[in-house]
Amino acid sequence: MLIPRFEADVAAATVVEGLMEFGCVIIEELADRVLCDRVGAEMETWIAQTAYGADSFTGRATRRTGALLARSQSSVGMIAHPLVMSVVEQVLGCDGAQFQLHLTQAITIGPGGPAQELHRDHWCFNFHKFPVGLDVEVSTIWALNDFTIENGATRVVPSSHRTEGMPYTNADTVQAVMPRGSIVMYLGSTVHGGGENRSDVARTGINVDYSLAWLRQEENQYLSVPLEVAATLPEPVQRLMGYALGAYALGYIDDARDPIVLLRPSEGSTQSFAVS
Ligand SMILES: O=C(O)CCC(=O)C(=O)O
Ligand SMILES: [Fe+2]
Repeated sequence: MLIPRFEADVAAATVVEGLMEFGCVIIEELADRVLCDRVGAEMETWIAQTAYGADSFTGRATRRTGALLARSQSSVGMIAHPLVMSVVEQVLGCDGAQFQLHLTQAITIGPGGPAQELHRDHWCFNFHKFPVGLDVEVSTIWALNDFTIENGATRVVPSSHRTEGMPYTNADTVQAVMPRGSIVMYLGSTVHGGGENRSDVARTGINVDYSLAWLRQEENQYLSVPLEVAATLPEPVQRLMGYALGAYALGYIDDARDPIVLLRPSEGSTQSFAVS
């Protein structure tokens, strides 16, 4: 089985169809060379300073460097890419649900790093058994260097998103081999894992996940990104970070105000919902 592949000018609805049917899709070269170069350069020293993972899941030869919005100004171009936003909105935003940024990190698998254990990203919610077919999370990984079989391209099990537990082995996986600037998108329910890096150079992916806004974020955006940095970001990105109501009454501040007023005080602070 293969991962459906699209070119960068694909319509969002086509990507959504592929994602819903196969649980994973690749969009080739969605980020241009300039964006990849900038994000790579802005993250370089942060990645170099990051400790390796402490266990086999996070990877003892793997560095996970988070807080992209605080550390890489250009990462917004990936995190809030219009095509990705549109796809995520159609997958998670049905019935008017809000979605939010769940985590941001550069994942650098060093030479010799073994394949990560297969998993479903929505297991982060304490292994809660979401009903099959309820999508609560969409995960993405942008290739900052070419993803190859040898350097540990992400392994995905196509069509695993409508199953439960772990009825798969590495033999069932397909690697998201893709050129630099491409993105692999998969559902929180899709079985996948980082690949083994048998090459002699590191493999870096920019992992950005999104979740329903009534769930807890994996990476706490309020504390990972200083308020003064958050205040400089475009309003849709601020809202994506969680400076927004997650539902009718979720996430308000003090007198039922929308938290966006903390970052945009000049824009007024009208009560955002009626408390009866
Ligand atoms: O690095 C990768 O390719 C995948 C990592 C991953 O799936 C995870 O850490 O949840
Ligand atoms: Fe994962």
